[in-house]
Amino acid sequence: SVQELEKIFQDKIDNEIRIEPKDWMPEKYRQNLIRQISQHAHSEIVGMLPEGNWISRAPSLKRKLILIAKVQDEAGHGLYLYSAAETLGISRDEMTEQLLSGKAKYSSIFNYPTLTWADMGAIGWLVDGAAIMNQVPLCRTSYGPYSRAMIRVCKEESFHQRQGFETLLVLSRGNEEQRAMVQDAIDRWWWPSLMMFGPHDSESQHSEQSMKWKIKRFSNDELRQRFVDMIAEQVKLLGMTLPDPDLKWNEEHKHYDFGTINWEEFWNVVSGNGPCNKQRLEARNKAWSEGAWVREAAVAHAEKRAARKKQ
Ligand code: FAQ
Repeated sequence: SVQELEKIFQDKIDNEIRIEPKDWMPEKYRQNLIRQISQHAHSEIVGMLPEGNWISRAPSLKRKLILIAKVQDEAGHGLYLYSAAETLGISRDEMTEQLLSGKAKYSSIFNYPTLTWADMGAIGWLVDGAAIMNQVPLCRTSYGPYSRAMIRVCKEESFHQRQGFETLLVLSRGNEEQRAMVQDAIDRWWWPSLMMFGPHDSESQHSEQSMKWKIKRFSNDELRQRFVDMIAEQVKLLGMTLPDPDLKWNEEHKHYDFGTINWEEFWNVVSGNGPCNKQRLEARNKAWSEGAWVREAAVAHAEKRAARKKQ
């Protein structure tokens, strides 16, 4: 019976046994995973755009090589994640359709513009830093294909974060103008980075069920607090500050207290009205239609090869 199947399923989860594609799973578990993994995949793909903006303007050959490698890694992450989602019975075309039509969500962070070279450093340090904080626990998420994809993704994200911090470190030891550029980038990326962790636990509609199913291992607020504690220390090494007058070490709780997130801005960006939402979707739609001939050629090539094999 369904109750028995559900019990076997939850027992596996409770005993840290991964759920695999052919195992029985509740329909809501499947749907919730498709939702989270596909949003994650879309975030990687859309996430290539803000940095792609600076590839042709990187300040040196070395910086350009690093940036190209990072953006290519993001394409790879998107592909592993789409593949993981496909094992749950949704097609790649369906997911693409959902992204291009604006129906699917992707991380709010990628709807902000990249105005200066220091933004490449700030994205690596803060955005990849937030991504790692959230994704290291996902290496132990209950769904096998997602957890395995996350292991490689996290290794690459660690490199991304280090390159971001190093970019800022070099600039922070530069002249006044360069130092001002670093501070300005931190000022603009700090609050949106905190929003990457999602709404407060009390507003997070999926958290309770996702924690029970061990899709999520820690809550949005727990991970956000860990991130604040880490960055509040690292920013000192840059000789810069975070744009939050309420940021203060709390000796009793052994954590940093921090100010209030602008949730109105968050929901505004999530619902499609952020500074670059329109531009991002236009860029993905353009890439999709301009790439049609590549997809057609690949299919024609595969068909030819299959026909040749049969002969
Ligand atoms: N932006 O109930 P919850 C990267 C939505 S890292 C947009 O708390 P959940 C690497 C949420 O989907 C970024 N929407 O949801 C990189 C839900 O809406 P729905 C991607 C958000 O799933 C770095 C509603 O609000 N990382 O790409 C956001 O339990 C640099 C209620 O929220 C991942 O996706 C947001 N920030 O917790 C690439 C990690 N937050 O679906 C390039 C995996 C929430 O009901 C350059 N995902 N929403 O319509 C997760 O861990 C979770 O999905 C959370 C949200 C924690 C993001």
